[in-house]
Amino acid sequence: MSETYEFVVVANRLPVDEVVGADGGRSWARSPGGLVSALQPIVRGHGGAWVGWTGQPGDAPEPFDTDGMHLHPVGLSEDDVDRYYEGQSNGTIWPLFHDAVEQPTHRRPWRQAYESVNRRFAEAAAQLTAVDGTVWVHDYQLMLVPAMLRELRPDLRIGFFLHIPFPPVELFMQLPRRAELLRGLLGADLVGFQRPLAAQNFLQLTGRLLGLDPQEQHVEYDGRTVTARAFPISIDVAEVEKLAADPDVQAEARRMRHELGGDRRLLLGVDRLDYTKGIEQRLEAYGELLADGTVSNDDVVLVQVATPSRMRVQEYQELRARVEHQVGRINGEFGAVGQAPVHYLFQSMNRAELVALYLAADVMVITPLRDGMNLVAKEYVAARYDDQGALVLSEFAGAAAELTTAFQVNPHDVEDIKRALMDALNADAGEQAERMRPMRDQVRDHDIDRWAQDFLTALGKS
Ligand code: ADQ
Repeated sequence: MSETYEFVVVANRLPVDEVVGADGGRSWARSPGGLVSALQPIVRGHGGAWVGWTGQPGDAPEPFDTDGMHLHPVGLSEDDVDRYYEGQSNGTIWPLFHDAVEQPTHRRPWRQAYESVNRRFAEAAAQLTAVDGTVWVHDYQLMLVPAMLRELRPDLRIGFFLHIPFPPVELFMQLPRRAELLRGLLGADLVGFQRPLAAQNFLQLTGRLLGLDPQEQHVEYDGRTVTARAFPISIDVAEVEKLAADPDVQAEARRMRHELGGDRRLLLGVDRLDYTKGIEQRLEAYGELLADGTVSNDDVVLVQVATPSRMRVQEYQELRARVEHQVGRINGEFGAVGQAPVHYLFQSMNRAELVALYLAADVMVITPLRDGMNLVAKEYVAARYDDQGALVLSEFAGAAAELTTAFQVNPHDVEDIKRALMDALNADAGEQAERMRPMRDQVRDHDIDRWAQDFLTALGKS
C-alpha cells in the first residue's frame, strides 16, 4: 500500500509553478500568494500532502516532495482544460456566483467534464489520506469533491472553503443539476464562506432544494451534522509589512512617484483582468472627472495594473479589448506630450514592486461589482505603516465588512465612484490616519494564519 498522510489539501492548483531555467532545465518554484504561504507550514507540520493540477495540460508528472510537502499532481487533458476549467468553472459557475454580471453559459459536456475531473481529485485524495485523517478542499472548481470523497472514505474529516461569493437563492436556482452541486458540498463536515450571508444562502437552499431543516449554522444531512459558517480570508500581514519597511522598496516608491510627476496625486488600481473587478466603471468615472474638469491631468494620474488572467476565454479577451480602448481614449483626449492621465500595465508584478506601488499611491481604488473578499484591499492597508493613503472600496467586496472606515462605494453607480474618488482625494492627513488606523488594526489582528487556524479548529483539527 502506498504512503498515506494525516492532512491533505485539495485545490485546483498545486502550490508550485514550473519554471524553465536558462539552461532549459525544468524545476518547481513555490507559487506566490497568501494561501500557499499560510497552508504550507500547516501541511508541512502535519507531514501532509497537496493534491492539484500543475497548470499545464497533459499527463500528470510523478508525485514529488518539496518544502516538506508531498505534492500529488492530477492530470488534465486539453479537453478537460477547455470543459472543466475554462468551461464549467469559469464560464458557468464563476459568472453565476458573481451575481451573473456576465451571462453564464450552460453546456452539458462542461458539466460532464466537471464531474469526471472532480472524481479524479476525490479518488486521489481518498488514496492519499490516512485513516481518520483530515482533508481540506478548496474552491468552486471542486464543489463535488466533498461528497465523492465521503462516499469513498466515510472515516475522514472533510472541510471545504469557497473563495468566491455564494449566490442568492434565486440565482443558484438557475444552475442545471443544482441539487447535485449542493449535495457535493454537503459531503463536507464544515463548509466555509467569506461572508455570513453566503453561509445563510447555502443553508436556505438545503431547505428549498433538498427539503432539509437548517438551524442557525448547521444542517442535519445523511445522519451527520454539516456546519456552514463565515471565515473571512486574509493576507500574510508580516510579509507585506516587512516589504513596506524595506528601504529599497521605499526608495522604489519614491522613484515611481517622481517618474509619474512629483506633484501629481496618484490613484492606483490593481486587479486580475476580470469582468467582476469593475475596471470599466472605474475608468469611466475617472474619464468623466477629467472631462468635466473636476480633476486635471496636471494634478492626478491613475496607474492601473491588470494581471493577465484566463486569456483563452472569449469574455476575457473582449474585456481586455474594451479596457485598452477606454485607456487609449482617455489618454488621447486628456493627455499631453510626456504626461498621460492613465498608466496601464497588463502584466504580473513581483511582491516588492506591488508594495512599492501601494506605498506610492495616495488613493487605492477597488471597485469590484462583486468579489469574495479582495486581498488587494487588505494588502494596501497592511502596507501603509505611515497611516496615510485612502482606500476607495466597493460595498460588494467581502472586505467591505471588515474595512468599514474605507470610502465605500456602489461600483455600479458611476456618480458614486466619482464622489468617493473626490472625497478620498480631498481627505487631509488627519482624516486619512483616522480612517486607516482601525483598518490596519483589523487586518493585523486577523491575518491568514488566524484564518487557517480558525477554520481547522472548527473542523476539529488544530
Ligand atoms: P482574486 O480574484 O484573484 O482571488 P484578490 O483577492 O484580489 O483576487 O487576490 C489577488 C492576488 O493577486 C493579491 O494577492 C494581489 O496582490 C495579487 N496580484 C494582483 N495583481 C497582481 C499583479 N499584477 N502582479 C502580481 N500579483 C498581483 C479570489 C477571489 C477573491 C478572494 C481570493 C482569496 O476572487 O475574492 O479574496 O480569491 O480567497
